[in-house]
Amino acid sequence: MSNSRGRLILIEGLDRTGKTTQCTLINKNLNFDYYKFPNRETPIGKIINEYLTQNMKLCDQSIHLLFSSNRWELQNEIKTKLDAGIDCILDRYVYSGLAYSAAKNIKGMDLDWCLQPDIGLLKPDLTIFLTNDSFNNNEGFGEEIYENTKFQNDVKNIFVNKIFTTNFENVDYLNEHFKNINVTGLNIEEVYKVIVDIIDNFKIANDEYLYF
Ligand code: FDM
Ligand code: MG
Repeated sequence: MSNSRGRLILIEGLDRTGKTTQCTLINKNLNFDYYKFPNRETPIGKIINEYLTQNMKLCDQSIHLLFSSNRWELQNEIKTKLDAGIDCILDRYVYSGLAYSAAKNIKGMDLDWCLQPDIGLLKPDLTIFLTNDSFNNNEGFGEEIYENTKFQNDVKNIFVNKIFTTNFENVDYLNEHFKNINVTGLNIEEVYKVIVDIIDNFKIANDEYLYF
């Protein structure tokens, strides 16, 4: 049986692992519609951009809610595309929202708190998580608010040891809807080949949507 709705696939992961490069290739070569989060062009995205580029201060709870709101503002558009049979690729999404906010280690902002505003959003049919062994502090890095090595290591720890574990995510999702790729030592083409192989072989079981 073939499905009529599009697949929702997420490339998630650490800074500098090539998420945007890979999503751009998938968009171009595999005909996926591409959604990058945060989307800095919407009214809320413009505020997020001011925060990230350190031109505006916001409290940690507020910026967390704005990132979630930024996902909600695009939800109808994404759902409409999927309904029409168009595959969509996401570049960061709910898990980035959880990992970067929880890594701040603010009292009361644990993973459960952080997830609440995202409850009800479409959940990716497949999450591809890009990791690396050591953080590569290359050119252009350090301009935005989260771009420091200590914080990146804290974010990595939350992703690997808190979020993508059965203590937080359900075992069924991790087994059937999640792939980890360690990109250390691989070039763009090699990573792309691994991803294409995964995507080509990934079929959704039925037309039911998954939700957070
Ligand atoms: N980020 C991204 C968050 O803190 N929460 C979120 O919900 C999302 C989607 O924003 F440091 C962080 C992750 C990153 C920053 O992302 C901007 P890009 O991919 O560098 O634009
Ligand atoms: Mg960045």
